[in-house]
Amino acid sequence: MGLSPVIWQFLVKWLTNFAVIPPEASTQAPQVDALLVFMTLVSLVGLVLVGMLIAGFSILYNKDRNPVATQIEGSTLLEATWTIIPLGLFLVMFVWGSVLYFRIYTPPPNAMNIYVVGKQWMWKAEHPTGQHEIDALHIPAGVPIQITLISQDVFHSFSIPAFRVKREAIPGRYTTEWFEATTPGTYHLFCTQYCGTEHSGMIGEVTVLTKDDYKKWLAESTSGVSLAQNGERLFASLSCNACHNGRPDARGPSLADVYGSKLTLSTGQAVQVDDAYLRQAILNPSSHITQGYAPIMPTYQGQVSEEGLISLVEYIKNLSSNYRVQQTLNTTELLPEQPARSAGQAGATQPASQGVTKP
Ligand code: HEC
Ligand SMILES: [Cu+2]
Repeated sequence: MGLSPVIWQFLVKWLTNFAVIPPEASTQAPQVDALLVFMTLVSLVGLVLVGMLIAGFSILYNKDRNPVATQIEGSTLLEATWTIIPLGLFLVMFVWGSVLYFRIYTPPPNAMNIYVVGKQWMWKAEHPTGQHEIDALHIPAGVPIQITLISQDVFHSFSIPAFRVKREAIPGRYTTEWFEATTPGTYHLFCTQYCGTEHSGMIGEVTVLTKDDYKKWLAESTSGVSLAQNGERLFASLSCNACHNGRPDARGPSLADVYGSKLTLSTGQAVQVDDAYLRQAILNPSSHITQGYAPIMPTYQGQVSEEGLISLVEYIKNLSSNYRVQQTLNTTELLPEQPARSAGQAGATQPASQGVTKP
């Protein structure tokens, strides 16, 4: 940037105190602000330059000083200068902006995942370890967090100004955003997409905790059932295991290790299995048939809520050894001891599963 750190800090403090820009509380925030400051400065320089030229020329060439108008023919040098310099400046903004964009919208592979469901008019956060929050989000500082977003009704937009992130929550589609909070504290959470009468009330609070406090929070607010465990119950109560039981004569494919793998469809096309694919496979099984299997899987459209789908997706992810290794790497030092998930435990003795839509 060329700005000395002292001036930079002064500028940021000044703007923050006047609430022109919110505090910078994520690793991305200073990067976004640097670009914004650069664009503002370039615009200001342009404004002053054009303003001075207009003022200067109107004095220099006014009627008294210059009674007879002179015709001035074009100057290639001048025209080239005022074309090439702004073009260069805009290209710098374009490249700088794109680099930032890709950085902001590509979650690092080791990010800790939290699901957020938007609905009129609240944000519901679901932590894989089984904590549920409404209009609140607790996260540790210094850990990359990925938010997997979806809407249950209309378009919403999940925005945390202090982190300089914002992403649409779209009905029927998972979108992601990620950030790494730097400073413990509480920050605003907004819906920034007009979504109905109580849109302005769709706000919340993001609490950034130190790793130790976060560990305490996780232990205090656990529901006792992780998302994967809830998913396992749903898997049994929706009779998914009638076909997906991993036995050689099963009517459905084994779902172990399917997450993150490449599946070949009956059309010969290969697809990467991610969260979105799993969700679609449950709601719209006939839209992509796995090679070697009959299209016998019924649709579960209307029978499982978004939260229920998230639990099922999380359960299937946990059947994948890669995913488990990855999540363990990220969260072991953070999470309280989890009761071990034992296969075949789901059944009549379990309490009713969360997430089934009652007909
Ligand atoms: C009647 C048997 C049957 C039931 C019940 C069933 N499935 Fe399937 N499922 C299949 C078959 C067969 C396929 C492969 C063909 C296809 O893609 O539709 C499949 C494919 C899938 C896939 C795609 C991944 C892959 O390896 O093909 C997922 C994910 C899945 N099922 C999850 C579920 C879930 C979750 C449930 C319960 C909510 C469920 N299934 C219930 C038979 C079933
Ligand atoms: Cu909204």
